[in-house]
Order: sequence, then C-alpha cells, then structure tokens
Amino acid sequence: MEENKYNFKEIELKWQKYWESNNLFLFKDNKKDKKYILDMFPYPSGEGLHIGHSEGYTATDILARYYRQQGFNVLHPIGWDAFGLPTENFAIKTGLHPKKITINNINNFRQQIKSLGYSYNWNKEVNTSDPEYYKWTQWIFIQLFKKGLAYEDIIPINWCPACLTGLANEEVINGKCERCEAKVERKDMKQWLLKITTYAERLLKGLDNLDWPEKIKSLQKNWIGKSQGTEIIFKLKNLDEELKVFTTRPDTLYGVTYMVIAPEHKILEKYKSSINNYSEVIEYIKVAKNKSELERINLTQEKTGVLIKGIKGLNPVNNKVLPIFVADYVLSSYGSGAVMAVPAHDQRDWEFAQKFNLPLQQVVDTEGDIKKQALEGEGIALNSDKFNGLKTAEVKEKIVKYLVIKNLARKKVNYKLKDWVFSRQRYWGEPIPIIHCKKCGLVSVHEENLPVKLPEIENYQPTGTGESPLANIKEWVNVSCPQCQGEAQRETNTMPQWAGSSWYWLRYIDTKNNKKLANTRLLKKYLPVDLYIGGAEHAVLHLLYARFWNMFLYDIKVVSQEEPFVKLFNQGMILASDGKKMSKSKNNIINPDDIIAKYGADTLRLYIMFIGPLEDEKSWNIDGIKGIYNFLKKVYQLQYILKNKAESIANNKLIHKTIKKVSVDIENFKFNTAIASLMIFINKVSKDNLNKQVFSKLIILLSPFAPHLAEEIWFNLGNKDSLLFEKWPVYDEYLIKEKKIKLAIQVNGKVRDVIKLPLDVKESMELKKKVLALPRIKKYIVDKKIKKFIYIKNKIISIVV
Ligand code: ANZ
Ligand code: ZN
Repeated sequence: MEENKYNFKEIELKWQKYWESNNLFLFKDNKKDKKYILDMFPYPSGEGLHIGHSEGYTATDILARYYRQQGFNVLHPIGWDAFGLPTENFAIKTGLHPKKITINNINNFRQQIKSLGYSYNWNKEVNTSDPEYYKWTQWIFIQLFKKGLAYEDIIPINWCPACLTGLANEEVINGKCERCEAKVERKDMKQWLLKITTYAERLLKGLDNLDWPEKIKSLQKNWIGKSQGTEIIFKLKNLDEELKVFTTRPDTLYGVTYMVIAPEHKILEKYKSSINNYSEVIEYIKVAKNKSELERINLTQEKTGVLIKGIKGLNPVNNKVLPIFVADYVLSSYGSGAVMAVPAHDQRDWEFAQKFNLPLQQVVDTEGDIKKQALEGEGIALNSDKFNGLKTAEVKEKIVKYLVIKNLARKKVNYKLKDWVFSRQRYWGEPIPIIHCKKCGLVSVHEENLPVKLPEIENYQPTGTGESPLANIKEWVNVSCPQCQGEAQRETNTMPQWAGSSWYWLRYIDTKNNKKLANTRLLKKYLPVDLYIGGAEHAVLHLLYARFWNMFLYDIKVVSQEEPFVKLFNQGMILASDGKKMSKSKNNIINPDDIIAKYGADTLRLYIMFIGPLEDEKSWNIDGIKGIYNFLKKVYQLQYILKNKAESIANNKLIHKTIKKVSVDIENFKFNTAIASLMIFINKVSKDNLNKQVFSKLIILLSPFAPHLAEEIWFNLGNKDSLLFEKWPVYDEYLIKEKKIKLAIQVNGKVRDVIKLPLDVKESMELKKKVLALPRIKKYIVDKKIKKFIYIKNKIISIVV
C-alpha cells in the first residue's frame, strides 16, 4: 500500500512552510490571559544545536502548544546569546570577523530550530550583539554606575606570560593556559565591578518565595554564603595598632595560640620597618599572589606560611602574647582578612599548627581524638577561666557580651558572595559606556549617544599588555569628555558574556522599542516569566546575575516585580549511549540533524521526551528511537482504517482517561508518561472500531509532541484550520470513574462479609490474598486448609474450607 507510507520528510517540510507562511507562530498582544514560557537562549556556537538544546526546547514547545490550545496567549520567544569568547578565538584563528561568524552561526541555529518544528515567536527574536539590543545593556550599566553600583578597582586577572594576554577563567585549565600550557600568573589590572553584594540579603531572602528546584536554591544559598559571627579586636604588642578578626566561634578565644593574616593584609606594608624578616615575607607574598583563591582554599593543599618576626598580637580575654603568621589559607576578601587561630578546634589551623609545630590548647570538651584532627564540634568549655563548665552557645553569648562592653567586639554578618568582576580585556563584547577624563574622572556616555558601537576592526589580536584590543584603535579611544569637552579616552574593556543574558527576557516583551528598554505597560502585562527551563549548569552565575539585575531594575522602577522567574525547571543531561558525557573528543556526540534526516523531527521530539523523566540524567539509545518511529507510523496508518462506525463506549471511556492523563502529565512536566498513555491508547484501539471523533481527540493530544504528523492527519480528517489554536479536549470525570460493585463473600455457604471491587475485575493472587486477609473471613479459616476459592466475576466469592 504505497499511498499509506509515512513520508515524514515531505510531511514535516510541508507543515513548517505552512506555519511560517501563515504567520501562525508570530506573537500578538491581545486580551487573552498570558503565559510566558522561556528557554535559556543558546550561545550560537560553530558546532550548532546539540541534543541538550533540543531536550529543553522540546519540553517548552510542548507546553507552549498545550497552553495555546488551552486558550492562553503564549509568549514563547527565542534569541541569541551572541557575544563571547569562542567566536572571538575563532575569528583570531580564521581572520573572519566575529560579526560574520556570529551571523552564520545564528542562521544555522535558526534553521535547525525550525527543522524541529518549534513554535517560537519569530517576531520576538533578539541578538545580544546587535547594537539595538546592547544599547540597552549599556543603558542598564549607566544606571548602575549612577547609583554607585558599578565601580573601578584593581583586581588580579589571569595572565599568560607566554601569550601575553589576559585569560578568562574558563581558559585556565588546572592553573595552565588552555592554548600554550604555560603556567598562568595573576596580574593586577584596573577592572569594573558591580556591587552585587549590596543585594546579598535580598538575593538570599527572595529564594524563599520561588518555585525552583531545592538543589538550585541551596546552590545559590551557599554561593551567597551568609555567615553570622563576631568581629573581635586584637591589640598589637608595643604598637598603637589593632587587628580585627572574624570568627564564628568566639567561645574558643582561650584556645587561640597564634594569629594569621592574609598576604594582602595592609599592616604588612604599614609596619615593614618593624618586621625583621620583611624580605622573607615579601618573597612569600609574591608566590601567594600567583595562586587563585580556589587553590588557596583547597583543603587538600599543603598549608604554607611565614612567621612575621617583630610583631605580636594580644589575646583580648587574657592578654596572652600571640605569634602572627602570614599564610595564604586566609583570604583578604573575606571577613577582615585576619583570623584568630584555634588549632585545637579548627581543622585548617590544626594542619597549619602541625606543620609549624605550634601548640594546641583544647578549650571545648567534645568528642574526637585531638592527635588526629581538630575537634570542631560543640561541647562544654574547659581551660576557659570563668566560662568553664558552660555550653558552647552560652560561652559564645557571654564572651561576646563581655567584649562588646569593653568595645572589643561587635556582631557581624559576612557573605561569601563577592562583587561581580564585570570587565573583560576582549573585543567581542559590549563596550563599557564610560569615558575617562583627567579633569572630571569617570563620566558616563550621554544616554542619547547610546549605543557605543563596537568599532569594526580587522585585528583582534591581544595587545600584549593585557588591555583589550580596543585600546589599539586610537580614533575610537580618543574622544572629548561629555562633561568638560576636554581630551578624554573611552573605556576599552568590554562586558562579560553574562551581561546580555542578565535581562534578555525583558527585551523579548518589546523587541523593537527604541525609546525604552521596553514599554512599561507591556512589561507589567507579561511579567513575570511563568516558566523558565534550562540546564542546571546555570544554577548560580546566570540565574544570580539575572535576579540581581531584575532587582535593580525593580528598584529604579523599570519592572514591577522583584523576581523575574517564578518557576524554574532543570532538564537532566542526555548522555551518550555508553553512559558518558557527549563530547567532541570522545566522538560520541549525537547530532539532531542526523536523527531528523533518518527518522524525522517528530520522532526525535517524541523520543527525547520519552527516554525518561525530564529532570533525570538519561542515556541515548538507538533502539528506543525505532520504537518511537514505529509508533508514529502506526498512528499515521490508523487514519486509513477509520470506520465510520458509531461511537464505541469502550473507546470513549479510554479517550477520556487518556485526555486526563495527558493533560495532568503535561502540566507536571511528566512528558514520558504522557507519551506512554498515548501509546497505550493506540495499542488498545487499533483492534477495536476506532471512529473519527475519538481519533480526532487523540490527534489533538498528540499534537504538542508530534506537531507535523498531527497537523497532517488533522487536515486529512477534513479540518481546515491549524491545530495550533484548536481547543484542547476536555474530559468527563464521571465517565472515567471506575465503577465499583459489592460482592458477598461466603465461607462454607454462609455469607460472612462483603467486599467492594472494581467492575469486571479479574481473579488474581492479590485479590485472593486481600479477601483471605479480611478480619471477618480470617476468623473462619484460621488453621484450616482452603479447599476451594471460587470467584464469579461481578457476582460472588465462595470459600470452602
Ligand atoms: C576561630 C575559629 C575557631 C574559627 C574554631 C572556626 C572554628 P564561615 O562559617 O565560613 O564564615 N575565617 C575568618 N576569616 C577568614 C578569612 N579571611 N580567610 C579564611 N578563614 C577565615 O567561617 C568563619 C571562620 O573562618 C572563622 O571562625 C575563622 O575561623 C575563619 F574552632 O575563627 B574561626
Ligand atoms: Zn571632563
């Protein structure tokens, strides 16, 4: 039967053209209730769309199509996170302009996305590297700058001494340059920072009201890292100077046997004349400077440090004289950059004390062997003077009170979160819209002069000084100061890739607006995002930066909601068939294009949703694909065996059950079980008499998953309008209720109990067990052998003992 062949290639192309030429996916503002369904937009890399993209995008497409059919106005946009390092590096290698490369890659991505039949609002596309877009990224930066939330500071960058260039963190692999493998150093450079720390508390509190996976919330919590402790003042012996330390264990003050300051601590420079071994200290500082913070806090790294000769600290509770060390396990960026070391009760101090032969002084009676490790638990104080015998919590409170009265301590909250280093020494990013004037200092570009466009240059080679390639373009750099008209220079650093993705969901709402970031009324109408789906790898950075910018835009009254994403869902990773991560080097990547060519987009869509729960990690399996393909083929062929018979009651009940299951499952992201129930339906009805009415409903249910095939059958059934806005079928709760029936249970001919069972239920071991376990029946059969167990369906149960 040649005419019944499932020709997916023809079908898919035909409907993609139809949707496009009839503008069906375009977004229109209307009066319907909205649903904003957002994907994490892709970085248009040269490699093209990968399976992970198609997983998340298929899920959101199912939801977008489903909610349209439920009557919502669905905002479902896509765009391109188009600035970034790989493109710039590729440009350096090939001599092509990054803009050209980006456009090519975007065209490729767009075509791939369209070939999957995704119903994106193509009139809502954004591209972060488009001046009309980054104009507003720059505008936001200027607002941050005006509020004092963007500032300059000297910060070490990763510096490759061989390539003579600054490196992004992702280009540093195990402390080495990704390209030439030279050991990466740290080099101090002036950088822009954003004061995300001002928002630490709100970023933390806001998490409570979000419908996000607990795992992501706790990752963000830890990243923000709120710590409630005490700042204590230690005076220095024979100097009119003090050292502040931050501690969460003031109860261990009597156990302090030395102090440690970070290599960057300011007193080192200030008292260099009092330090007898200053050159040794300087040597140590130099080495420490080349380590990243991650290396420094790595617990498995051997502790290093140098005793500072000539300066000593005094313990505020007992005036004990304490040696002071400089050691890189203490960070300058946390607390006050100095610690009171309690080797008996802090593991890092314990390890340091082992290495430098420093004494342990136990002050908490708690479990563990102090010869093997620090005793970090709480317990009862000892060797602590008037605090002996008290519990840790009480000692903390009393010691702090005592020191506060003497002005030697105060309660303090610290956050691990640091300000966001916001500049990159790169070409392919948004220029930072700031002008450096000798007279006026830092001046922001006038808003009417935005965007500050990236100059089109031929040479993106790094400068060799660590500055951005933009620094080479004198015509671009030299400008007059917007304030005094005097000679001035543009900022040459560009923004990090995170900038454009920190607000893009706002621009989707009003992509063409050239007066404002977006129209206020529309922002109010379409925010917040109802659902955001993407990979868990963005748990912290992107999602934290996006929340920060949104909160800031809320504070300056651009948006009316503090949190951008009400609900977040993470798709699980799809692994290769060998259970390993897909990667170029392992040559185990599955290319969506290949699957589409061989089995079609509908099969791919269905398969990715069927292999397992959306949130789970799962492995690719080619046999599974064939199963899905056969299922779709069967559905396709069913349209030809439709009989114009009257409605079959059994089918009618089954379709209502299926409608309910599929609807509930879609709303709960259980796409795999929704598909399974469609399969069950098909398996059951194909033997039966399937009529057109029931089949039509099934096709609507299938349409979010396999939209091309569904549309083809839908039109073959005589319909004239696309399924896209066809009303989702409703189910009749009464019809699908299981009917129950009461059965009498006899033992040796006498009725002893009654049991309620579903209509038509078959005899089974379970049923028998259940009956025999009924207390009133048990009574009559204990210690007896059951000779007969007779079950007459829908009538009676009879037991003979
Ligand atoms: C004495 C002490 C005794 C400490 C003890 C702990 C246990 P969190 O909870 O992460 O905030 N610390 C303070 N500033 C530091 C810095 N700049 N670099 C490295 N470590 C620093 O940790 C607070 C604890 O980390 C502080 O409490 C301090 O050590 C250390 F039995 O003070 B503790
Ligand atoms: Zn000026």
